[in-house]
Amino acid sequence: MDLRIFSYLPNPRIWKATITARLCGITIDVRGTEPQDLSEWLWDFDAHPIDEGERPGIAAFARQSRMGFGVKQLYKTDSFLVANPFGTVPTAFSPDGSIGIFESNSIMRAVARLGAAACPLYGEDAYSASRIDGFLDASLVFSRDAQIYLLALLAGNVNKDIYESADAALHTYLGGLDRALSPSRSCLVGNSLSIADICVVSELALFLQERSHEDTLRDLGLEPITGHVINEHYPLITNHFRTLCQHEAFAPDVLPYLKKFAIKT
Ligand SMILES: N[C@@H](CCC(=O)N[C@@H](CS)C(=O)NCC(=O)O)C(=O)O
Repeated sequence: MDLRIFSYLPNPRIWKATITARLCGITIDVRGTEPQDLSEWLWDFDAHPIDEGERPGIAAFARQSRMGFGVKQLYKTDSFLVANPFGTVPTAFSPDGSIGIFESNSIMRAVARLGAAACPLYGEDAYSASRIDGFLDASLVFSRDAQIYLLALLAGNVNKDIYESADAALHTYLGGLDRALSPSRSCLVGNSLSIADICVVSELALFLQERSHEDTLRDLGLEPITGHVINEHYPLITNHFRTLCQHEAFAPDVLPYLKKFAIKT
């Protein structure tokens, strides 16, 4: 394997790496389990379900979760926190575990760099690579408000402020993406697929999870943010998203996820 990734599963953030890997022939070892069971795993390069016998030895690794795991304790080894000082998942590791990589965009960049000879997905030169970085940075800004909104929906404590911040963030994001594809570009940067397209599809698919909370939203007198208005206002990026969902490198990750959450695009 060329890279190991530890995460809860399924997680659209890791598709950034797995889709890139499919396109450029990189082998990724993915470890993880459903989000609610990750508190029963040891967070480590050698991540695994905690065996009852090892509990006394790992007591010192118990840490309070900060984002996305409720009030649960998570068992993060000291070496995991060296690999990823922010202690988040996904976390990736070089094959021998000596280098940790955090932030899903940077994990994707690592895969693209490893596979650059087979498939140039990270730009042809410093200028186009930096333009790609711009889309990755804009995606991270969007994903912050999106994450607060989705986690509030999951926890059942979404409110109007959180909803409105996510709504504004989505419109800003889609507005820029639609403009970037205007008047009829086939990809966000240059003339071929890049990690900018991969990142955007992953972030938008993650956001679509709001659709599985329609009842909660309706109880608050709110509509899902990603209704038909989005398709009407941002036809280029929503078409681009739908087309890429069917692409052979994207479909193995995206389609089962959309099916699991009964999401129509
Ligand atoms: N921007 C980060 C987000 C990662 C993140 O926030 N992960 C949360 C779960 S959604 C986490 O690992 N929380 C660990 C904790 O609460 O200690 C990325 O794209 O990788």
